[in-house]
Amino acid sequence: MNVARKQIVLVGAPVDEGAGQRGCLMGPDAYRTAGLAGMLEALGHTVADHGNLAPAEVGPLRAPNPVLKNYRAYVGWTRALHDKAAGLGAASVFPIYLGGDHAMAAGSVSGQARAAAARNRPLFVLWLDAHSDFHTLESTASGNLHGTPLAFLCGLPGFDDLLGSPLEHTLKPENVEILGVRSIDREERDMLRGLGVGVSDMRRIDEEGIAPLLRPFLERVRAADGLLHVSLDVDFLDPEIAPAVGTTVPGGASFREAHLVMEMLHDSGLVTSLDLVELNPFLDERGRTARLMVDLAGSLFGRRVFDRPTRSF
Ligand code: 6HN
Ligand code: MN
Ligand code: MN
Ligand code: MN
Repeated sequence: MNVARKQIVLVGAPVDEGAGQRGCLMGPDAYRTAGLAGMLEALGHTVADHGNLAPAEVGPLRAPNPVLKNYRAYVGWTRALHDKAAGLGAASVFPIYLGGDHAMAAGSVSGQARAAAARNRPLFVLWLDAHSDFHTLESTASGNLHGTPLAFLCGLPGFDDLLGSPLEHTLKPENVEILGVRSIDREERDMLRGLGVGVSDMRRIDEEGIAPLLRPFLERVRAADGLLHVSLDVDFLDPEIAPAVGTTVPGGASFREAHLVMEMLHDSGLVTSLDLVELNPFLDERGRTARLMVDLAGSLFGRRVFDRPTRSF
């Protein structure tokens, strides 16, 4: 069992402009209200809340595709989060990025990737989501930019405005695992296949079980001496247990499947940064989704019912 105490830094990222529905800007405060910091401290970790970020100032920009919504905000948030994450990734702390819609991951993950490269460590990403978020700025039909961050992070073309140049430290597609997906648009599917991104959809989870799908990925991270970033979208969870998200898709991860993933991630000792994204408190029922996300973070940071002295993950 890994009982390492961590120095956790909370970074609020009230990104609201990437989703089709307003409300994710309240996410960071909902996690605070649900007791995230106290829960982590009760597990023995130290917690520093750095408050909420603001987007960087961005000069005039022309969106490369008229369908894109809030393009300048995407650029401003990406720059601010990238700089913050690159700094935290260089320190010996564990950042938790409190979203905010999933567009924020363009900045949080690219910053962590920059820091990982500076440390000569490969960055792996586990993307827990009903969706693959693998649209380019050309392929998106909705224009909702939270559907694009993973394509940006894997180095697909057309995103040069985000950081003012082509992304330097891209993720290797084979170092990305999308787990729990059940809604992929046709253009996304073609690009995911072409690049060889790891995709385990709900049907595979139903047939094979979530632990046997996760374990080989964790073994690869360990073998490569990699750092692991986890990006947890609320809609990974079944909407019956997690209604507070604007993009619900039926047939998601169950309560136990989600906790098991977090418990295995904890026991692996491999995770070095985390996004909690897409919580829309305006759509919640008496805080239950916010509390579930906090509970899942608890499992990732070492809460367990009883010691289980078997395999490490
Ligand atoms: N998310 N593929 C859809 C779109 O609009 O591009 C949904 C994207 C959802 C993004 O949930 O983070
Ligand atoms: Mn997402
Ligand atoms: Mn560099
Ligand atoms: Mn999603």
